[in-house]
Formats: sequence, C-alpha cells, structure tokens
Amino acid sequence: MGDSRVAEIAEKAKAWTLEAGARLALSHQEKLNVEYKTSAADIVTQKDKEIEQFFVENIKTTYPGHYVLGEEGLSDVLPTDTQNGVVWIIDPIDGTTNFVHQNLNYAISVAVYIDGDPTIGYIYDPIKKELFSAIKNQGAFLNDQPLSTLTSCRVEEAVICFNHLWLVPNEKVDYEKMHHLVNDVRGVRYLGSAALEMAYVACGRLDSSLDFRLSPWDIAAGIVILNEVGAEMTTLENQAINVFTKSSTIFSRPGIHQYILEYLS
Ligand code: 2AM
Ligand code: CA
Ligand code: CA
Ligand code: CA
Repeated sequence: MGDSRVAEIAEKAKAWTLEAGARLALSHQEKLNVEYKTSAADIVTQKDKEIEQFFVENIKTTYPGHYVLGEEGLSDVLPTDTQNGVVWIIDPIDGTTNFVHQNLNYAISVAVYIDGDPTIGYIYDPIKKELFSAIKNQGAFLNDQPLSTLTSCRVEEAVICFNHLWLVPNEKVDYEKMHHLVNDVRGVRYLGSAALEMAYVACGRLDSSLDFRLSPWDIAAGIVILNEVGAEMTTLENQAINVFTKSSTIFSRPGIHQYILEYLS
C-alpha cells in the first residue's frame, strides 16, 4: 500500500481516536454499569462497548473491506490469514479498572496492521490529553513532539513496571528472582494500563514493562510506537512476540532488556 493511502487511513484513525477520547472524558458524569467478564478483577462497562461500536461503525462505513479485531468482540471474525488485508486492532478502553476507580490512567489503543505489518499506532490518554502515535518508518510522537531513539540504561538507574502478582508464588516466573530484581532497580511502578505502559517506555518515563498475559488489542499500537524508538520487545522466554496470539511480554529500553530476561530464566 502506498504512503499516501497509509497517511489517509492514519488521519482517520487519529480523528476517531481523539473523538472517542473526548466522549470518554465526558462520560465521568454518567453512571457506569460494571459487568464481570471472567472474574471481579476482569470487568467491562457500557462505555467499553460503546467506544468499540463507534470504531466498528466508522471503519465499516469508510472501509468496508477492512477487518476489525476489538477486545469486546463487536466486529466480524478475523480471517485465519492475518498476513493479508488491513486489520484494525482496537482496545476501546485499556485500563478499565482505572477508568472505573480513578477516572484516569486509561487509554484508547488503536492500531492498523497492513498485510501483517505493524503500520499505524495510536495510544490516547484523554484525561492528560496525551496522544502517542507512530506510522512505520516515520518516527513516533507524543502530541506534536517527536520521541527520541531510546538509549540504554543500567539496572540501578531503571524504573520498571509490573504488577504485584509477580512477587507472590505464581505459575509464570520464579517470584524470588523477582525479589532480587526489585532490590537491584531504582524503582518499580504499576500503572494498570498495558498500552500506556508501552507508551511510557517509548517516551522514557519507564525503562521496562513486563506482563504475563496480554492480548492483541493491549499491545498492537504500542508495538508500532516502540518499533520507531528502537525499543526491545520479546516474550518472557525471549521469543519474538506474535501480536495475534496471547503472550507474556517485555518491552524495554536497550541494555536493560537482556538483563531482566536473565532474572527470569
Ligand atoms: P483492559 O483494561 O483493557 O482489560 C491491567 O489490568 C492491564 O492488563 C490492562 O491493560 C488490562 O486491559 C490488561 N488485561 C489483560 N487481560 C486482563 C484480564 N484478564 N483482567 C484484567 N486486566 C487484563
Ligand atoms: Ca478487559
Ligand atoms: Ca487492554
Ligand atoms: Ca479494554
């Protein structure tokens, strides 16, 4: 697909993302219906569904041949061959728990993958009005500010991001090794929005972000943005991430990435 066509799709994606964000920021005056998905820690509101529907309707009207993959499953079933065609990967609210409890620290994540290639990514925090964006090979931005290529940092200077479940007995990692890592780094933070955490690695607010179980809509836009700033990204087993499957993930500034992987092995 030519650059001008990509630019046109990116303009639409950006406009819809900003409009959806404005709607979410206003929705705090409304009463939220909180439903459980798999557990009380895994929730969805009517706003998640409304925002996903907003994207699906706009995309289907404007680009009838494009596919949509969204967390709340309001679009068509994706073809098994994701290497052909244009796929929009959307998380209408990433950080729904934060949306419900804090009214902040959540984001809309929108990506466009063209023939399997991570091409367009937007992560928008409508409360801070911060739009993280990238188009493949054209650099990444925070609003109009270009983001610099990430430089390496040492472990004792690193602020890393993961949740409390890593520090208690669990099926994924040796939690005692994680205790050593916690002792060695400068600080640990947990934001509660996987997409924003990736955006924060891209702009240097975090040095690494780790997660057990992310899905395509959590990471698709972040991957486009992180590619543009030279971040390292792998599964916890140091394999390449396949965006179309559920995976454990680490996204980091160079240098610190391999170091953390060694703690996990
Ligand atoms: P979500 O808010 O879109 O569900 C912390 O909860 C982060 O992990 C969020 O980015 C959240 O995305 C994501 N996440 C992925 N799978 C989850 C699950 N099963 N339960 C809660 N959060 C999940
Ligand atoms: Ca969810
Ligand atoms: Ca999510
Ligand atoms: Ca979500």
